[in-house]
Amino acid sequence: MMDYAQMNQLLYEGKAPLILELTKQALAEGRPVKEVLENGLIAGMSVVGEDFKHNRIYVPEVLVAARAMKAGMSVLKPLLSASATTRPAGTVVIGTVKGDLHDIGKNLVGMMAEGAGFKIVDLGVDQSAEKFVAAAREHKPEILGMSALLTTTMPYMKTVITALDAAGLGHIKTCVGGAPISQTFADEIGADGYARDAAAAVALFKQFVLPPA
Ligand code: B1M
Repeated sequence: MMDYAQMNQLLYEGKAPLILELTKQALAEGRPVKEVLENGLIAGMSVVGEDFKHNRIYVPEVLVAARAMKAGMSVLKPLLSASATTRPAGTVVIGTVKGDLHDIGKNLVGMMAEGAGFKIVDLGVDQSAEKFVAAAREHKPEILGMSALLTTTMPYMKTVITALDAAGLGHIKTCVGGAPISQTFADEIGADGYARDAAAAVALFKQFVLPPA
């Protein structure tokens, strides 16, 4: 019987092999993928975030916890992507903006969008406006998604939007997200949308590719 509190604690301690096993075990018990993701992995990572914020743990501990989270996500990823159709619902170029190395949330958005049938072009972390523009030219996406977890890097999202406009790619829908981002901020920088979590991001992506009524 899955004990999510124990799983959260093991994630907190960075026990990647055990998280890998427990994720598989939860699925073998018939637990829904979304439940394992939210109650087993994200809940554990939230405690890590709180303790990091209050200086109860430091970067090395956060890194090992992040590695454990990734181990669990590697099991869930194929299942989140399983419903992908052969013809993509649309293409999303996604990346974490320049100066920012956080990628767990972005990866989650990518995985869930892939599961909803989108083709994902993941640029990775620390991406410059030039890289976003080059990828937009190459892949011709309907949507360009940016993630930022630092208050110091979130303003760079506007730099990317400005560069897209300057490159004549202003028709591509931009979506921003990450812990410090809000709808107000998205409006201020001229983003087409904001999503507070991965599920909301997928809902927004679907809206973006709906044919005009
Ligand atoms: Co960092 N870090 N970190 N960190 N880290 C935060 C963000 C911080 C809030 C911690 C804190 O102080 N409480 C803080 C930022 C403070 C601020 O800016 N005001 C912080 C800091 C300060 C730093 C460093 C500067 C620490 C240092 O070196 N002194 C440093 C910066 C490095 C850099 O980027 N240049 C740093 C480093 C790291 C690690 C490398 C150790 C590690 C990252 C590992 C990795 O990502 N591979 C790390 C981590 C793990 C965190 C916390 C603890 C957890 C982030 C996370 O993965 N959350 C974080 C604390 C926190 O957020 N509470 C913290 C789980 C993830 C599922 O959630 O990313 O929010 P999230 O994604 C969500 C939504 O936001 C949304 O959907 C996701 C799923 O629901 N979303 C989108 C995300 N992107 C989206 C895009 C969309 C739509 C929705 O559309 C495209």
